[in-house]
Amino acid sequence: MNGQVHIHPWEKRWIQFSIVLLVTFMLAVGVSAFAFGFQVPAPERQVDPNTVALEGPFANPGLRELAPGKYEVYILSQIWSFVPNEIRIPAGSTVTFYVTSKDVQHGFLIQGTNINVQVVPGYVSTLTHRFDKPGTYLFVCTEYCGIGHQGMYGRLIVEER
Ligand SMILES: [Cu+2]
Repeated sequence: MNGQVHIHPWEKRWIQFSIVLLVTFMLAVGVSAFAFGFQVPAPERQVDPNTVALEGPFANPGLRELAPGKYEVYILSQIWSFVPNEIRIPAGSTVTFYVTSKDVQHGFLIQGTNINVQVVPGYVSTLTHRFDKPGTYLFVCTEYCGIGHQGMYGRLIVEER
């Protein structure tokens, strides 16, 4: 024996094929993240769902202007509504959304954008988006949360400058 590992030619092909697949997936993730701005909706911080509506930013949810054209909005999800359920911003604004739930699991999706995140009680989900096109964007709950789920939505209105 000369110590060389013998790999069957077919096994070698499959190893090569799986490496090509891995590289393809890594490229797809990289291109989505850097060319298309996809974000991983990671939980941003932990909160106590029992007290989140009583103290801190979610006690007074809504839009806050940080700088001209730069906003953050705190949205409290509950059965079966979002507070607030109407948000108005001027076109060209960049908005960071902070969303949490005080009861059960909800979802938060803004139509026509990449914003789509799970809203889990005890966690704050965050995503950022720039709104250039004026119009009305519906945001909806995407996780079945009970009998009133289909009525759980709101409007984000992007106004002409
Ligand atoms: Cu819901």
